[in-house]
Amino acid sequence: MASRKKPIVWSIAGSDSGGGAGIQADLATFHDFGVHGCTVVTAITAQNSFALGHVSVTPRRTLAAQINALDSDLQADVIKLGMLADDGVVTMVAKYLASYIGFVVCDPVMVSSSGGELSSTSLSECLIEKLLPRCDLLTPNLGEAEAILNREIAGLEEVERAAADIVALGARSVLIKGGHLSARNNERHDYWSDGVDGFWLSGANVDTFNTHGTGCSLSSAIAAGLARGYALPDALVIAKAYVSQGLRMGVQLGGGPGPVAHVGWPQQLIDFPSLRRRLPADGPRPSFPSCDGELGLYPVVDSADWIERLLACGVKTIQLRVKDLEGESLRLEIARAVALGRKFAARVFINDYWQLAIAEGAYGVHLGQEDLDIADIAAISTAGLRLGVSTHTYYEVARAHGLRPSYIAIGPVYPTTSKQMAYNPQGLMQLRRWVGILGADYTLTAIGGIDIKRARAVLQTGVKSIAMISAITQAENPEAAVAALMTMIEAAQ
Ligand code: TZP
Ligand code: MG
Repeated sequence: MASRKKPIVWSIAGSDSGGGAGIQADLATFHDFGVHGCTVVTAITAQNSFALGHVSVTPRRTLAAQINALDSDLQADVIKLGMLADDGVVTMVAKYLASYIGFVVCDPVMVSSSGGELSSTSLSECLIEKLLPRCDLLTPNLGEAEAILNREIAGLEEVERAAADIVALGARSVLIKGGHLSARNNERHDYWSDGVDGFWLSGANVDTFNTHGTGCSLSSAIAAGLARGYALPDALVIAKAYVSQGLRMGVQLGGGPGPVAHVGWPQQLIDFPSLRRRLPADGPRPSFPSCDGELGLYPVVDSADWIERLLACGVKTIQLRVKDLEGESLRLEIARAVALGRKFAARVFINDYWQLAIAEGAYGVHLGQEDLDIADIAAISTAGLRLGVSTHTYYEVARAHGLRPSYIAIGPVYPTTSKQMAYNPQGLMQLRRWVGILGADYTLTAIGGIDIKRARAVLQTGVKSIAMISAITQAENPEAAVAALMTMIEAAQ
C-alpha cells in the first residue's frame, strides 16, 4: 500500500447549498492547494446567492460520529473551523480540540459577506471562552472582530489595538481582515499579529460584486498552505493572493453576488499583497530608479580589490559585501568601490552600509531583510540610489514588493556554504514560479549555490541574472570563470 503524501486538512463548517461558501468553498480551495479535505458538517444551510434561508444544525450524535470517523483514520495535519452554528457545536468542537495538537485556523463566521447573521450573538461569548484559547489563528472580518471585542473599530488606525486585544482574549494570533474598512491608496489592508510581531498585508482593491465565500476560502487557503509546510507568514501571503485572484476572476452565477473563483495557485503579481510592518501612510511612497537593463552576471565580493579585478574582465554589476571593516577603512573601501564603478561604467551595489553608500554616491544599495528594519528607506530613495532586496520566502517577497525596489534577489536556489541560511533552498521550480510572477515588473537575480554547471538550468527558468560568490571568488581561475559565465548569461538574454 502506498503511504500517504498528501496532507490532510479538516474543515469543520457548514454546508452552503449555493456552493459559494462554507464546506463547498473549503473543498474547492483544498483541491487547488493539493491537500486532501475531510469535512465535519456542522449545519446544513439552505441558501442561494442572495438569501440565507433555513439552517439546520447537525444533531450532536451526527457531529460526534463524523469527528470520530475521521479521528480514527484520517487525522488532520491542520484543522480549519468555519460556521459552528450554536453553543453546543462550539462546546463539542472545543472538547475535541483540547486533545488535538495540530494547527487550528478559525474563521469565526458570525456575519456572512452578504450581511446575513449565521449564528447568534451569544455564540460570541461561548466562542471566546471555549474556543479562542485553542485557536492558533483567528480570521475575523471587521464585524466579527467588533462582535468579539464588543466595541466598534472605527478605522484602520484602531486595528492594531483590536488585534492586540483579541490576542489578549486567548487566541494565539489573529488576522483582522480590512475588506470592510475603507480603502487607502486604492488598497485594502489586513493586519496580522500574535501580540509580539505584527504586519499589514495590503492588496489592490478589487472592485467586484462577486465576494461570496471570501472568508471561507481565505481561512482554508491558510490552513492548506500550512499543511503544505509553509510557515504561517508565508501561508498568509499565499492565501491573500489566492483570494485576490479569486475576487478578480469571480463571475456572477445567480441573482446575487457570485462566488470567489477557485482557479489554482496565484500566478500574477497584481494579486500579490505588499507586506509592511507599519500601516502604510496615505499618499505617495518612496520610489527607486530602475537598474537600466538586466543585471547579467552579478558577483558578490568582499573587497575593492576584487571589484577592480572583476570589472576589468567586463563585469557590469557587482556588490561589495564587506563584513570585517570599520570606520575610516570601511569608508575608504566603499569610496574606492564606487570610484571603480564610475571608471568602468558598472553598477556597484553596497551591501548593508546605506549611509556610506549615500555619502559616496554609490549606484545602489543592497539590503537583506533584517537591514530593512533599520535602514532609512526614504533617505535611500531621496538620494536617488537604486535599492536591491534579498528574498527567500513568500513573506519576504511580499515585504520587498511593499518597497517596489530596483531589483529583487531570489535565493537560495541551491544549498550554499557562503552564508548561514535559515531557509531551505527554493529550487528551480520555485525560481521559475517567481520569474513568472515577478519577471514582468521587477529586475531579478538568482543567488545561492549556483556554479557554472548549474547556471544553464538556472537560466532556463527565464531569470536573466545570476549572483554568485564562491563560484567566482573560489574558482581556480576567476577570470576564466567570469568569461564563461558572461558568455552563457549573454546568450540567454
Ligand atoms: N544570499 C542568498 S544565498 C547567498 C546570499 C548572500 C550566498 C551565495 O553565495 P554562493 O557562494 O554563490 O552560494
Ligand atoms: Mg545585510
